[in-house]
Amino acid sequence: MSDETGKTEKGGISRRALLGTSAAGGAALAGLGGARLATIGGATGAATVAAGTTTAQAQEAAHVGPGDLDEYYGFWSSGQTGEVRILGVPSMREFMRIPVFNRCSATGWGQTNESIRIHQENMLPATREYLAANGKQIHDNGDLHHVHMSFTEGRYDGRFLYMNDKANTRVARVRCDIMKCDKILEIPNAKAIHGLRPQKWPRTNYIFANGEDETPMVNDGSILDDPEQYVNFFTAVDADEMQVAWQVMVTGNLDNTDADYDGKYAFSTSYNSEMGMNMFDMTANDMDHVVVFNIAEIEAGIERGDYVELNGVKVLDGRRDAGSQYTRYVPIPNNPHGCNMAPDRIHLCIAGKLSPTVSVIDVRLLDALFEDDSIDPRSVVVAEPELGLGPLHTCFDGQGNAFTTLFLDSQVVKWNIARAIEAYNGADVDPIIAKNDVHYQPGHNSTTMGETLDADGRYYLTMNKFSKDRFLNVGPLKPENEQLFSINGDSLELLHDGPTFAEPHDSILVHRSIVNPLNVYERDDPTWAETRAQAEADGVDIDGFMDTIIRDGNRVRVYMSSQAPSFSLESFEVNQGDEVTVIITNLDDIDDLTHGFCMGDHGVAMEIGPQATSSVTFTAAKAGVYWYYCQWFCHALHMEMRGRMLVNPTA
Ligand code: K7E
Ligand code: CUA
Ligand code: CA
Repeated sequence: MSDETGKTEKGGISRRALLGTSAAGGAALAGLGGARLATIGGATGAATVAAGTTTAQAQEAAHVGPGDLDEYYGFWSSGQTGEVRILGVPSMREFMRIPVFNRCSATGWGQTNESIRIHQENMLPATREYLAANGKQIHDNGDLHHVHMSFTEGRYDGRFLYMNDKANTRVARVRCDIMKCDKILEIPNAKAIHGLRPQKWPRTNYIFANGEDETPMVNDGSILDDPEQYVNFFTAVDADEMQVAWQVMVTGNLDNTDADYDGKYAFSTSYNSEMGMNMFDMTANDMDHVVVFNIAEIEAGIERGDYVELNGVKVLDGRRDAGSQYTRYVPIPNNPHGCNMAPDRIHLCIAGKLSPTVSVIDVRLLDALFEDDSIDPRSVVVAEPELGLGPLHTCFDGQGNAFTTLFLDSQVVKWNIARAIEAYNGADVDPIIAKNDVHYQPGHNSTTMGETLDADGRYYLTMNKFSKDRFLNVGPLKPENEQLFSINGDSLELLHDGPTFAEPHDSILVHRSIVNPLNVYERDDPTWAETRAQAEADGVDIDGFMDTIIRDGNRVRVYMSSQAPSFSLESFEVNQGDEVTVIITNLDDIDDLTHGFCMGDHGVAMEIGPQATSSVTFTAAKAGVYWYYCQWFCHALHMEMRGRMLVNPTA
């Protein structure tokens, strides 16, 4: 790590630190002066690019030279690839991919026993049966739209990342100490988890998750083509236990969600208030709505037993006509999409999508809405600026300004919230500060620390759905494109313009002071707790050299260790048809010394990190000699790090 003085790990003063006039250099000099960052968010006031600097100056200020470290971690969702990615900002270098809902050839995610347990632990019984009927143990696809970090009092706390799977109705968690997924939870009742956000205040006790698709409340085939009986569910997941805490049945569908900075409300957009089953019907009404969920009322409702239990989940009725105190419905034009809470703690911005507007809700007005039924729900809307065509998502600079993506206009618009409110009240002011073209068709956007109280207004990222002619032609499937800008006074200066593989869906930009992963696993990591229990039952010390083969009927457990450049077992013998489990502890305990285990011609491969244990199970169905080898480069003699599996024919 480099520290805030601008010194790199290699001990030199970085080029940036020497360029005192540059933005990052300014931060470095402030650091040298002893002005340590006051908050964990590193609201580095000294580092803002001075208004009016040129593009070249902005690019120079943001330059991260070879060997220098970025100031921010970027956590990317990957859409239909199903993984999380870690990038450096502002360099935009991709560091790592964290497999979650996908199958990963390099790490064995989706194949190791440890990862299959995580997949299966909270899988619904019907899904287990479905997978078995299809000869599978787990889903190996996912559609990961949204990734967000855990909060404590409105600030990132560096513990966990949470993410959704729209494809298979799941919520997952990544541990930030090892940057691996440790929980996958399939959500009952709801269908297609889309919008997902952690509670911000007082801490992330809940993950809020939207079910986007409408289905019968009891979806067992007894009701089919009868949309009048379809419902949608809003889910709160207990973020510590990673179990469903409760669900609320709603009117209309649910799209994106966010939470306030007071721990009182969560909000979800609905584009299908019509409950239409086709596009024409879903876009029939001029107004849809945002649903406001009252957390305290919902918890009180559970307390007094005002719920039905459905598939083990407490479900409350928050439909519009149910007359409950759990929800309120605020009319919003027209198929609204993005739902973003401003770091001023007051303003919630709802993007209109088919309406050129963003509706601004003052969350302080919501209490009255719950107290007095006669109040017009639209009265909580305090601004509705017309910004351009296809507004999708909004992010914030922490200085009262918002950036909204305009999908159809292929632009980002910077606008001022206070001025939008004045204009709504009749003043002759234009809330729009600037518009920038982006290439092409932006969806999500993000700013550094922008979804937290530490929003610092340094960098702006736009994630675009199309690249079209922007890069060398790679065939009919084109990459997407994302563009990083420095926020330079009222304008944006383009710093980076580069392709990404499907799909740069959403991102958060987190100051590096908050993220502190391990270099080497701790031996008591819970990831392999079950594997450890099995080893203990077998009388094997999983922390040692092992070198033990246990035969248990036609089940064979092969225990070995790895230490560069060899496996402790140079060969092992099994019988054709045996179910073989290979358990390996990597005894190397230095940084960046990962080994692998790949069983040739068996479709078996896994990563074993330093001080980690990994295991994999397969059937030795083919007689003969098969070489296993280490497929993670580890040593000059890495090629020689291999051994033989001898499979005895039984026929
Ligand atoms: Cu806008 Cu899935 Cu975040 Cu798509 S949702 S852009
Ligand atoms: Cu061990 Cu390569
Ligand atoms: Ca609609």
